[in-house]
Amino acid sequence: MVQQYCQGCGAHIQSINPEDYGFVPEAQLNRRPLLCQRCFRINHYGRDEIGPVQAQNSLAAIEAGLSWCTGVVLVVDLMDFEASLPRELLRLIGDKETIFAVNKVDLLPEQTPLREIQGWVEKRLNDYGLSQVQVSLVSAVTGYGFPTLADEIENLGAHILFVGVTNVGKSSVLERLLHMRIGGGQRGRVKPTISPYPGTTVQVSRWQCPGGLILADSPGYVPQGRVSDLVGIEYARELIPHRQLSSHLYPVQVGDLVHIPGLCGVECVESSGAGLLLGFTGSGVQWHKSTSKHRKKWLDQYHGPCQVKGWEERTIKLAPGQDAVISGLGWVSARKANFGLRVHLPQGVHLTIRPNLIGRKK
Ligand SMILES: Nc1nc2c(ncn2[C@@H]2O[C@H](COP(=O)(O)OP(=O)(O)OP(=O)(O)O)[C@@H](O)[C@H]2O)c(=O)[nH]1
Ligand SMILES: [Mg+2]
Repeated sequence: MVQQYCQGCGAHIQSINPEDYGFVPEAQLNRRPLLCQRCFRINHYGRDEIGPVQAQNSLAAIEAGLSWCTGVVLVVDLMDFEASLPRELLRLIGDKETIFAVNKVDLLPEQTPLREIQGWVEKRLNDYGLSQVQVSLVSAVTGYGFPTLADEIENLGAHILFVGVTNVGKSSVLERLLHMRIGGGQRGRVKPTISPYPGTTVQVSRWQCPGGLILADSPGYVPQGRVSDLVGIEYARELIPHRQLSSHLYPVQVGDLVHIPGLCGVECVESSGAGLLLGFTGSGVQWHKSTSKHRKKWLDQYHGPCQVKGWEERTIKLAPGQDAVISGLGWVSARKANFGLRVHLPQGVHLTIRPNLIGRKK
């Protein structure tokens, strides 16, 4: 019997276990297009009843996809830039012809000049040893940048794989390009399944376009060190940036605490003068200000939906015009003073210092 695949998530179709990926009741196996029960329920009820793809399985699928493809579109989430570029994923892609599609630019504050962001992205990629790479700023939600991206992928050969960490918008970017390529009478066909939960796509799924081009979706590479991956999927949905970036500006002196309740705290232990910290998030949580005296209340004793198993403490220096990024959560940016900060993070979460994404650049 020919193996069949779910068109939404790429899972192998099976009629044995409703609690596993790719389940379609036997009586519905002849339906076209074929969509598994999990995708159907994500699309219609917004619920993922099975949960995210396992890291090992997604890695195997990405490796298989990479050996099939002639070129790669690496989708990066601008709101969680560093977490979108795990070393191992970059190593796997190796020297395949690649376009970096930096997605979710619609979440930037409206007045942000995109030309500056393009320069910022190129410099950051340079820091990762990725120089002379092709960068396209896009938004799968508004369609920004898609005419250019659609032209650029012409140079990637006939088999193009969309790769990236979970939830960056691979399926969304692919869906928009399919719509541009296929459009017309085929619009009603099943689309790649898109959801706010990380780990939706579970296998490589291929889409044939006119002219012989094949675009393929892939499951997300599961990165290390994101706060959003340490919490339950319903709460992860809250933490993942989905609305325009908001910032809160706090005058900060020694003894102040800027925090996201139950998730992280940034204590000022040193300051060169009257400085400011700007806290950024694009999600359902926000930065608040308190004092070091209340740190325990806000972090250890906070009984929120996220039960942090243990805390880690990192002491950093942050100069004006630098961001301290807490992976999968948000960042604080220093203005007007040099700070010594003690950062409290859930165990295993990555902290990165970088030149500021938002605001005047040096
Ligand atoms: N604001 C905004 N949200 C986006 C954009 N692109 C995707 N999203 C949202 O990001 C979430 C994840 O999108 P998907 O396309 O499912 O992401 P994915 O990378 O395929 O995710 P996995 O299959 O889980 O690895 C969904 O809630 C999308 O609506 C974008 O350009 N802007
Ligand atoms: Mg997907």
